[in-house]
Amino acid sequence: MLSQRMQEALNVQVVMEAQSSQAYLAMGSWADIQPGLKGVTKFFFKHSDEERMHMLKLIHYINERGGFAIVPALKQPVLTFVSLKQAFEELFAHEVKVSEGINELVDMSLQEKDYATHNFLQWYVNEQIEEERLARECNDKLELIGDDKSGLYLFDRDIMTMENGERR
Ligand code: OFO
Repeated sequence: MLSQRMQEALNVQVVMEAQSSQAYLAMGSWADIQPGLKGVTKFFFKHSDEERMHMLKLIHYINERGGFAIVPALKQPVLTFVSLKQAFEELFAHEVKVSEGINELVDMSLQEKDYATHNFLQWYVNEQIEEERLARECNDKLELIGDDKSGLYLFDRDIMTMENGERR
């Protein structure tokens, strides 16, 4: 059984994951109407779906442990970006915040000796390592590319393979 405090904290994480999903959905919609960003568009939409899955996983866990998962209202995310670089900077900042949220939950689970929740959260800890790695890699590449159009072309072509960590 979850403590009231843990239940509330997990519900805060539900909000974060839902907001991540919305933020990446908006990035996908923006990329979709830019010329030549088909790969990036696919990447953002896929990530939006993944964040929804992260949210659902939390919802199932909260309810399974005798709590009540609250489906949150959503704030409108940022809709437009001055550049792809700016969108990816926001994505990275977002992921860092999500990781902080997960770390706080892990800390709370240890304080409360809630080892089931601690165990459940390890999946998120590992996921965040990967998400931050990917976001950082995208930012580094875009930094190198600058305004070079052929570089951007290759970035868009390769982004789905970068996601799998194949180019590490
Ligand atoms: Fe849910 O991992 Fe990204 O935000």
